[in-house]
Amino acid sequence: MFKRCEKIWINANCATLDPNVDAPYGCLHDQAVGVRGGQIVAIASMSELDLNLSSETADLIDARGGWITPGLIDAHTHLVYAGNRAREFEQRLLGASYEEIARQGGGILSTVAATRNATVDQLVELSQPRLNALMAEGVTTVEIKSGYGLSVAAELNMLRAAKQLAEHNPVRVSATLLGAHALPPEFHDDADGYIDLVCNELIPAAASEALANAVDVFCENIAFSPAQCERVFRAARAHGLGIHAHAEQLSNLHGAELAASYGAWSADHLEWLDEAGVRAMAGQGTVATLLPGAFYFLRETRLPPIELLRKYQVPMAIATDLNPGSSPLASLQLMMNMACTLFRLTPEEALAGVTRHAARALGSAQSIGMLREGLEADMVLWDISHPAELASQFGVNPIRQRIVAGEITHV
Ligand code: DI6
Ligand code: FE
Repeated sequence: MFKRCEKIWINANCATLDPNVDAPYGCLHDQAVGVRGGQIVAIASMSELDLNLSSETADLIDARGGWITPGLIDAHTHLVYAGNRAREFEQRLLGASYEEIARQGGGILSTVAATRNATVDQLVELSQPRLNALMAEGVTTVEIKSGYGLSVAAELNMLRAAKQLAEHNPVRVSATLLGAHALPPEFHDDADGYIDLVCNELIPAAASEALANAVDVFCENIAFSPAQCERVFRAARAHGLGIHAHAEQLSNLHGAELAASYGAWSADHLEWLDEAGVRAMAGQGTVATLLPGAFYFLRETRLPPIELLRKYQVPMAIATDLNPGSSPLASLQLMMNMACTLFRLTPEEALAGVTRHAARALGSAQSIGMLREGLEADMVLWDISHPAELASQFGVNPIRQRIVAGEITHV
């Protein structure tokens, strides 16, 4: 089975995250992992590997008892933007709320002004350090949203910047059109008119240039109503795009249930989600993407309904929500730690949340998110003695190798 492999990692412990492997984390000890054509073609115990035969064709890489996990997947980021909002952080510490700042024209709209003024090349340059930070911690796939342009030209520019980042870096990018993020100033008092633009011009343009895999909406009192979001979902469906939703972050408008009814890949945030919403998500296989960084940074106190999500077996993904306003935190390892400390997930749930379930949240469960024969060889080799370390320890990055499509990349 290791015949004609190009590379074989030997002496590895594997946290496969494969539910077919009947052990916590899908653990397999003392393994060899063979890769060919960018894919995993063999995972077997060292005793099944004929080293003499394999070393004729393959590079042998000695993991020396380190752990291999699937490459980490950050399934919710807004990492392309210009400007920064450190001053709003100060304002909030002096007593203003996130909503108040948004209603006064700060918040998302201040990032919109800066982003509209930037060229595609400038956006790429400003975003590269944030992407670097994620990759350095083992991220091999990142979702990137638009949503700070809010005009056809500026939204497409954000998506072009995401595309350039994908072309120039060893990372997979899933691009999401978040046109319905905030109401742009020129549509003041005409949210429906702006949604017309999103549905009739923006979504068709992004789809025809193949710049987005999915759409997203901000379903919230300070953003768009369920009826407006539903129009976006319909347009997305008509153009064959996946669906995400920012739902139940600051209040309960039943956005998750609505998104699930359109077969959404994920509903995200969810602090205000109720049992009916959980049930709807379970029924449609919609992933709950939890964002502990935004919860922490906005000093929220209401927890997402973790027990209900477990009870109804809704898969939980964990992501950074990396953005300048509510989560300027470019660390998926920190999010794993916060998912455990703030949301009481187990380290195993946290690791599944940045691998298998995150893959599903991006509609990519058939190709990434686990160590399994036939999937892409996106992997991380860690110098750890148990996978729980990835969520418990923070600040000492234990990565040894980051592997994308079978290629070892510099970290
Ligand atoms: N919810 C969030 O947490 C981010 N977007 C959203 O819809 C915040 C984006 C920002 O404040 O810039
Ligand atoms: Fe977000």
